[in-house]
Amino acid sequence: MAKSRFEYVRTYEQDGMLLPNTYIVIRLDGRGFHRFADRYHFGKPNDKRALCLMNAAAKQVMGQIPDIAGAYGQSDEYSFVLRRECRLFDRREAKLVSTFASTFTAHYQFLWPQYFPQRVLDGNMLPTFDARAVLYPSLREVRDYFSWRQADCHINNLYNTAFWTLVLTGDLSQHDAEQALMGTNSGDKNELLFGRFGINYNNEDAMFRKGTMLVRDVGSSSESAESRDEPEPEPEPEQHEKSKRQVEREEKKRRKAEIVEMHVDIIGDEFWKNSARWIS
Ligand code: DGT
Ligand code: MG
Ligand code: MG
Ligand code: MG
Ligand code: MG
Repeated sequence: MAKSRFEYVRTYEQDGMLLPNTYIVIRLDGRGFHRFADRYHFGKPNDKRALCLMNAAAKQVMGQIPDIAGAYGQSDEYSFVLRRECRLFDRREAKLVSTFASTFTAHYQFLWPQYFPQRVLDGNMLPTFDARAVLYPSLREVRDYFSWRQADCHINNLYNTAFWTLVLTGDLSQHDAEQALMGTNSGDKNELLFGRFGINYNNEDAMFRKGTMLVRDVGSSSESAESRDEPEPEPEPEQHEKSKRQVEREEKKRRKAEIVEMHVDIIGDEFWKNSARWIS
């Protein structure tokens, strides 16, 4: 096709390719979900349907993008980690983050009526999500990234559980509840919940306390990888390009693999012992 004289504007576009041979983590976060949760009367501090809807949308995204090895969600956010070898969209950042945000948003809205049949979405307040990509050089940083998000989940959820128990059960004003919790550590909050309200925080729903981890269980290619204690050492860089057949076979395996949902500790070693089953 002949080029128009306008074609040159294309040369202004920037590729923005993400560094090869690194793990790409894409985190989505609900825009203005503080107000969104109020508008649709989400339960406080946690609305189980809302979290299940996030999980269902994330599973759909994983189903459509086989390069996603695993994902972690809590509150209004979801983080997806892509295989280190991922070549999707030639690793162009803008294409990746915009596709993740729009695919997740589309599924969240599509699935909404299944989770909130009584609450029709209002065109003036639709759920939308932003997205960013971060690169990590090894499994060590990927593990620390997920630990960071789970620690955030724990800190916020313990605080919110104590806060809303003081307000809803203890009849404190929101201001007084805030004052009561000022300067308390996690031990104090656990004691307050148990001593004043008979609530053992550890018996609260694991989905609330731990968030949700999704892994694509492709199994591991070698026994030794499975029994490794540490995520290190990293797999050796490929000596040769994989054959096209091999790449296709592996992708088929990923597409067919089961997506497993877990509400477990992902900070300690236990969870990462079997990481070769899903991330290498
Ligand atoms: P942003 O992300 O800067 O656009 O602003 P927000 O408002 O989304 O703030 P963010 O993402 O830091 O915090 C998430 C908000 O979503 C937080 O205010 C609590 C709310 N939220 C998330 N899940 C639930 C839930 O299950 N129940 C209730 N009541 N609120 C929730
Ligand atoms: Mg925010
Ligand atoms: Mg948000
Ligand atoms: Mg958030
Ligand atoms: Mg097009």
